[in-house]
This record gives sequence, C-alpha cells and structure tokens, in this order.
Amino acid sequence: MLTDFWTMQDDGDDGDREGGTGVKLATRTRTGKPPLYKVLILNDDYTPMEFVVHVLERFFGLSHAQAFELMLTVHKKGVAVVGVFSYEIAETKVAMVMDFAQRHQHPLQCTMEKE
Ligand code: TYC
Repeated sequence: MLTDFWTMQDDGDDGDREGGTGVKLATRTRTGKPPLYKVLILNDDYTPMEFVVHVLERFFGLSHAQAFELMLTVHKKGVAVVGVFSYEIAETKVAMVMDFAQRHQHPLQCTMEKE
C-alpha cells in the first residue's frame, strides 16, 4: 500500500496541538523509510537497439555509453533494472516510456516492482 510507512499516533500530552481545549488531535508520524521500486526494461525481438539506447538516455539520464551497455544487457539477459525510485517517480517513468514506445509503434515493455 502506498501509505505503508505512515501511522496515526496520538500526540500525547505535549500540549502542542490541543491548544488548551483538552481535545486530543491525532498526528501523522513517519515511521521507517518509504518503499522503493525498481523500474525494469524487458527485451523483445522488434524494438531497435538504438531506440532503447535513446530511451535510457532520455528518461533515465544515462550517458550514451552507459545506455548502450545496459541495452546490451537487456538484449542478452532478457531484463534489467534501469533505476530505483519512489512509487510516484517509478510510475511516471514507466508511463512515459510506455507512451513513448507506443507512439513510435515499438513493443518495448517497461514495468516496475517493489524492491
Ligand atoms: N532485442 C532487440 C533487437 O535485437 C533490442 C532490444 C534491446 C529490445 C533491449 C528491447 O529492452 C530491449 N532489436
């Protein structure tokens, strides 16, 4: 769940938020770290290698050399992690890559999974 790392806690007797009314207000307290998500690129037989390299440069900030190497890893192994992000950033990257691939009529697949 998206809000896993939030819990509701009574703010106790510190007086901060009751303002002398005696009404206790719940306060949201961060506990632990937000979950991270891996973004993965999958191999296929049709997407041109140069298109994948361009995607990795454009959406994941890789240099041409890094992008070419990672593309070859996906080509040989079938899949690779291209970055690790918060849920919202990962979701946005996946949507942008999928939209870009579809607009260019390539079957490139990009997915995310919890780390
Ligand atoms: N296998 C593709 C080809 O030979 C290249 C490719 C690499 C496609 C990585 C997708 O994620 C991918 N044209």
